[in-house]
Amino acid sequence: MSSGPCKARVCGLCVLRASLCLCVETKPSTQRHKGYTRGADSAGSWRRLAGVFGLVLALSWGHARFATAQAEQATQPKPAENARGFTDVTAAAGLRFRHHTGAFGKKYLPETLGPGCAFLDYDGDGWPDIFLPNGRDWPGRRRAAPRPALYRNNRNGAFTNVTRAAGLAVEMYALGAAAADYDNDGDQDLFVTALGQSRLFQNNGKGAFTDVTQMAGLTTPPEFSTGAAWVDFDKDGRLDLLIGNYVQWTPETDIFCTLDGVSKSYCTPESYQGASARLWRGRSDGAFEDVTRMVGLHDPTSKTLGVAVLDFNQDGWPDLLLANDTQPNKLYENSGKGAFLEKGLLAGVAFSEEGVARAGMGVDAADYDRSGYPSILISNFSNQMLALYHNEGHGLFVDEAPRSEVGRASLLSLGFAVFFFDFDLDGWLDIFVANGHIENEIERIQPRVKYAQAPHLFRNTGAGKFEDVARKMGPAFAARRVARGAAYADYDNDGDLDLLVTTNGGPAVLFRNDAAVPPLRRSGSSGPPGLRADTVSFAARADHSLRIRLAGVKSNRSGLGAVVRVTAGGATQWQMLRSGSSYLSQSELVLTFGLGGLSLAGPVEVRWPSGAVDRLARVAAGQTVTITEGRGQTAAVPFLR
Ligand SMILES: [Ca+2]
Ligand SMILES: [Ca+2]
Ligand SMILES: [Ca+2]
Ligand SMILES: [Ca+2]
Repeated sequence: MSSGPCKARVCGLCVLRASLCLCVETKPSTQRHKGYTRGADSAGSWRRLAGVFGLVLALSWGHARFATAQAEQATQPKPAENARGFTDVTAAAGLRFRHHTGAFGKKYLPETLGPGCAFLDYDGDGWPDIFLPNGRDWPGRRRAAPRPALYRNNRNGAFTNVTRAAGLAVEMYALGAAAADYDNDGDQDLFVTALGQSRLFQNNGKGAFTDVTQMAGLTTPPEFSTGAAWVDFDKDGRLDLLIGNYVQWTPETDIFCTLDGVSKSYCTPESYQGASARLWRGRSDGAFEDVTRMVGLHDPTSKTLGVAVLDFNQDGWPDLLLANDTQPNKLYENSGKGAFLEKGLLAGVAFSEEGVARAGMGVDAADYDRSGYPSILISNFSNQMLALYHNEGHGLFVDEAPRSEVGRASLLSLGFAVFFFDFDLDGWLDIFVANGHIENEIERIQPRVKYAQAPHLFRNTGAGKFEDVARKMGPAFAARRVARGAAYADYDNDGDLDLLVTTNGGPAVLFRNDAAVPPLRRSGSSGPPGLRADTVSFAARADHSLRIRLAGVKSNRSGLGAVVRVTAGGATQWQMLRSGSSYLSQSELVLTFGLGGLSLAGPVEVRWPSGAVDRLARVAAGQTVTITEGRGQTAAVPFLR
């Protein structure tokens, strides 16, 4: 549905009222249908006019039901082929977190967005710990005193809440988190984004954090900060900080939006002015300076939720991607000379194929098809499908989603967290998407779109194709949730990647990966084992992965921006270590390479941001190897089985 001058040739139904016209498409296209969207051409007008044009509304519901029913039919699950999958271990792990939105009926915009989550190893013992940002009550509405949560990994499958002892029991309207060793002293520090003032917590190396926001010069006027990522954009060895900002909103400037003309609903971001992202450059004195304008990143039209670091043109300089909600996505090319050039439109990642600015939420980038270049994944609103912008290698991207399972299966989903990770360890990066609507009454308006939604797990079957196997991963994993953030880490150190998913106003859920099980099962190929997805069933051996931990020396200590290439079975895969990605969340800063059943890899090459290269000739699978810049392998810890 769209508003504007009537065009009979594109409108099956056109209702004229005053000078405005609401057009209802009747072409039964599941790919191009726009029923309830936040796209720039339809959503704002849809919501603004919905209360007025009751007749049109009713007709459009009918249409939405028709199109969405078609789409659901196309994504009917096949019978489960594998009883194993991801096991909900939240209770066993002792995670008792509950997200607090502060909602009390006024439907304030920030309530729908959080929370994110982060895997960080705050005590440096090699076991990933968990940080969960939390919201708080609105001014004058104090009922609870919610806090963020830090859970220390007990190394036995359980976690202990150490928030208070760690100095993180700070009440704030927190949304996201990004962790890295910004001061290069060997421990991971934590940046927490928030409504109001975001905060930097410096790790003292003894199990506690100090709020150094002010000392580090990171204070700002009140902002609505969302995704964040640590990145050394100028490669001086000191980490810099990218922060996405959403819109200009305060309780005082809150606007009344409605879906039914009577009760208040959550407004789309189109109701508010955008806000520029910020880039803070890390200085030698440990403080930061705001270089947003200086480097060409200032853009107050952005409405950013997800941020990702990638090197899309493979020139060795980290580029930045902002997933914007109802505004074009932004792709900032790093010139290597302290400046960025915005290339989103030119590169083809700003809009959908139809030229619509979609509701960008989460974002990630990786070379999922071994083209040599990172492709881009962005989650969008329901009726918009995911974007899978394939990197064509010459500065151009083509959205492969509309022609693939990734698009078809995600059409009705409202995606938030999204990332590439190799859940079945076959050497091909799969895709996880956490879904959930923002409007709890959406089913009243669009019966086929649910508030709580099932996740997607797209298994990479090779040749650029994916298959949604979420429903084969067990009922707990496939259950509908109002999901938001997500991150991965190998929390139990058995060599496979486990998942943490947060829900809006609900619990955080930890899933143990039990999909990768011994013994390796093959589907009939006698060719070289492993690295072709079609020769291996999706139950690869977890002990046949290789995990790489990085320690920079001249480069930043966390090794962010380093590229690791692993050759095994005659094929090479690569990943860049990076902070950010997903939605308001960050995964562990360890790289996991699935070897598809091979027990030996080599060579393994690390190209550091400094330009230094470390090369290991042969590395056995089944272990986490630490590679230190200029020294090669400096530690190795076998997986626990
Ligand atoms: Ca540190
Ligand atoms: Ca830097
Ligand atoms: Ca895979
Ligand atoms: Ca694991």
